[in-house]
Amino acid sequence: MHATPVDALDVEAAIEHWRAHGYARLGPVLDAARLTELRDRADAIMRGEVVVPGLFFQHDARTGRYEDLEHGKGWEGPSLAYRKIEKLERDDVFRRLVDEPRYAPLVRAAYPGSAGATVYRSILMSKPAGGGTPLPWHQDGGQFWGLDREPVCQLWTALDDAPEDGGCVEVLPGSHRGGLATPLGGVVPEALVAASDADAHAVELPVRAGEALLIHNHVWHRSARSLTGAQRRAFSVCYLDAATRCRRRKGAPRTFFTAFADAPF
Ligand SMILES: O=C(O)CCC(=O)C(=O)O
Repeated sequence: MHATPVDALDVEAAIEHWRAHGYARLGPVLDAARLTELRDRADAIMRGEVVVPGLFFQHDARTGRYEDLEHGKGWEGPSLAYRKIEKLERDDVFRRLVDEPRYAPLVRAAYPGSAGATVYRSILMSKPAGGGTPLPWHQDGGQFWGLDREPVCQLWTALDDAPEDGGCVEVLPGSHRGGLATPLGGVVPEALVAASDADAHAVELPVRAGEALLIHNHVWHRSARSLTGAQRRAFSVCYLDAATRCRRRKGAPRTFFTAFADAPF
């Protein structure tokens, strides 16, 4: 039996599309066994059956409104309605996906000349069965991220189906070429959203469980509430050029987890 070749993804085509449009569809990456393993692990972590020190939890807003999300509360007891779990590179099961060998050539191509890659964040983003919370147009970078250079590349892997009405990712193609909408980064101000007519030009990216997307950090992207009644979980890893340094001055600067340490980069 042959192992899946690590170059099974068409890296060149994906990178070309990502450069031009700010995203690329990568197709299926996870098989059924790995999906089950990751979903079971996500449930066990949310229920507190598996405890991984140092994870960051955010529960979904009970109202389903982004403005009502609470910050800084951490794990609030067993619940399948957590919206976000960060630092999953600390977990053995999720770390295997952070280090997915088929992702390494994409990250290498996204950071030409880099000697390696690190992880800014690895997060489970969930729309619980009740529908979850809409995530507004945003970019992942800017002063808020506290880095000495901009990150450009994230791999988003669906753990459940994410159809059009099920909280799929939406992008504004090409918007990454305009750079950051504000120096701070993050949510794009409503006036800029209106001025660029972003809602009318949004492109939905529905995927089946196990499929992955390569997303440019600066492409405007968002996701709506899910209307399917089923959970929509995805694992998103933002990779950095290993030379990237934390510029924060409050406390010790962050150091970043090294990705693909066992694979040739
Ligand atoms: O999973 C989602 O709904 C969107 C994720 C996202 O926007 C991000 O990771 O920056």
